[in-house]
Amino acid sequence: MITLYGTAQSRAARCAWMLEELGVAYRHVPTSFKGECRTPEFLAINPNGHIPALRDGDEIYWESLAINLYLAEKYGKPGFWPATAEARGHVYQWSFWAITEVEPLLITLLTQLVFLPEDRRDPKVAENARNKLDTPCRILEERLAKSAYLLGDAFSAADLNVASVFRLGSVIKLDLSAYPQLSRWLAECRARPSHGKLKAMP
Ligand SMILES: N[C@@H](CCC(=O)N[C@@H](CS)C(=O)NCC(=O)O)C(=O)O
Repeated sequence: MITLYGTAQSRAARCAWMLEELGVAYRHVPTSFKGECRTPEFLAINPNGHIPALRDGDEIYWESLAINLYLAEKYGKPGFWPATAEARGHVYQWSFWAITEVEPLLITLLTQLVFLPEDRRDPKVAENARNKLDTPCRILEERLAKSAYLLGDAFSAADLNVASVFRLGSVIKLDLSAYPQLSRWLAECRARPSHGKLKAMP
């Protein structure tokens, strides 16, 4: 039995989206990032005190996109989880890229526009992050002008992982209208029934 720890308002939503896409049965333990992930019981699951974490049988995993790559490899159908090492290399590439090149900029924007009290916000920090975001957005725009999805014509684990990182952008109402292919692709990823299931997730 698989158990996912975390809430929909956290990076655990990435893993819930993957589980729903794969159609794998799982138990959801809605562990909050406001304290619950720092209890001794939870630290025994993830010593970082972060959500998400996932238990599959006797194994425990943490790091949202590592969890997703594990799940996709173990439970994904060919295509969604590519059959060749060459194509899987692209899944790793896009996943690590999203978490290193995109996520920190979105977290900076989220912190500056939502989390910090107004008197501690610095508009220059937010503007700088927004400007820097142009580079990864242009990279996606150019890639997605060549095919419907990141690896070609089919939705794959690469799309789910990158789109799941961009979910942070909807919290801050990130304007992506300058990138029509990226916007089209994000809308298609988010229109999947598996993504719709996240609405009901606590
Ligand atoms: N790189 C980790 C980051 C995990 C993380 O920072 N999660 C946040 C919630 S989205 C958290 O648990 N924060 C609570 C805390 O740090 O106390 C991942 O992608 O899983």
